Amino acid sequence: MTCKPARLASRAGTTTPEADETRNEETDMNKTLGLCALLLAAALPAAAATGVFGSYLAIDPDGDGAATPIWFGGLQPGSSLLTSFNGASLGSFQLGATATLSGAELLTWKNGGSDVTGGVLNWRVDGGAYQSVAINFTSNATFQDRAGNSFGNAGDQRWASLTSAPNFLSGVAAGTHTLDVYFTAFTSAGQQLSGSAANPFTATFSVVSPVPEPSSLGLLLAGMGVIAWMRRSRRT
Ligand SMILES: [Ca+2]
Repeated sequence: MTCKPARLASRAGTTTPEADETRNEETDMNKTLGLCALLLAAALPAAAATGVFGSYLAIDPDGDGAATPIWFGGLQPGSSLLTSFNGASLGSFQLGATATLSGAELLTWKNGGSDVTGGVLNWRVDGGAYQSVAINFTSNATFQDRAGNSFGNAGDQRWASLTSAPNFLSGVAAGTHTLDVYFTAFTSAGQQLSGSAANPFTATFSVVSPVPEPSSLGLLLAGMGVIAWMRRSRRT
């Protein structure tokens, strides 16, 4: 049996024996082609495909300081939910302080022999250029995501090791600001996204300049006055 391209259908309405024979031949050929398609489908694995089905990230409001990171949801795949990063208010920070993107989690799936090879968290402040931080592989299914949902399908993977913790307040002036994020998985079936550069998850925050309190300024001046008086009295 050979699998040849189908011929164009013969003109409709012809009734000569020759035409009937042609139609029978075509019917046989169509059967052959159908069988060829079935055999081909059976021989090939399922169509290779990949995707992202969940994403989370953490903000550490004081970097290495004592405050603990706060986790937010990006694309949330389960019934257990965290506060959504999109639309969140991250609060107010002192000018020159440190607050970091301290954690991220990306959940991916794959089938048909395809593979996920890496992931990144992309971020930017006030619509500037995006910067990327790699998220390393952490575990295969079965696992629990950041919100506590369990996933056990073959091919499900959890990427949860952020390779650095960028300070998103670096160089940011006093005022109100936006922090945009989206996630990219690099796969043998192309890049897969959670959010996108054009349609990211967006939170807001503000930066304030520290102004000396009148009372502390008064205390400082009073302290200096005491020191000057002590020096003068020691000399006499
Ligand atoms: Ca901290």
